[in-house]
Amino acid sequence: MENRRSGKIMTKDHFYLVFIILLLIGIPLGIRAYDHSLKPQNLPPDTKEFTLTGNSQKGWILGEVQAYDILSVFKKEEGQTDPVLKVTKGDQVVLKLRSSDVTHGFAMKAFGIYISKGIDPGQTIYVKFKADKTGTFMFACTVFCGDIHHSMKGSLIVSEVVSEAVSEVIPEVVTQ
Ligand SMILES: [Cu+2]
Repeated sequence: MENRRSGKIMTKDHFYLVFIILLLIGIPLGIRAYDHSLKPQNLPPDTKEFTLTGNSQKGWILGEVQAYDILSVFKKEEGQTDPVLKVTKGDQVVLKLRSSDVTHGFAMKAFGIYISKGIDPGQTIYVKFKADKTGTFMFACTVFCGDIHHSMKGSLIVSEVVSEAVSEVIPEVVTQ
């Protein structure tokens, strides 16, 4: 009797354990799937994708920033460089815009990009455009987000296509 009871409890515990594990696995997978569903479709395989995460202390950070990364982040550090995105003329570019704290905005005039609604924390906004002209183009935050708002900038460098030079391997001659 005693054994059977504890056996039953074990099964119940196992059930909850499995349930919790499924939940822990399911939530990130669900977020990823949702994220994926928002992504612009039919992009050429050589699309240049960049993630820019806005932070009211650091400005634009290149890449994904998790909430716990921010805990150790304070003011924009001395010498911290603004992100520079490098692409080649003709590239299809996708910017994945995120925020790690407050609502930010995004604009890159040269390509007619202006996110009027803002980028809220937890939201992902995809911007797709073709880098059809060469040069250095600035992008900035358009929603007042704090002290460093005005220096919340970055740039996109679009360089000319360099035809692939056939590099001949010159054999090294060792004379003795
Ligand atoms: Cu901002």
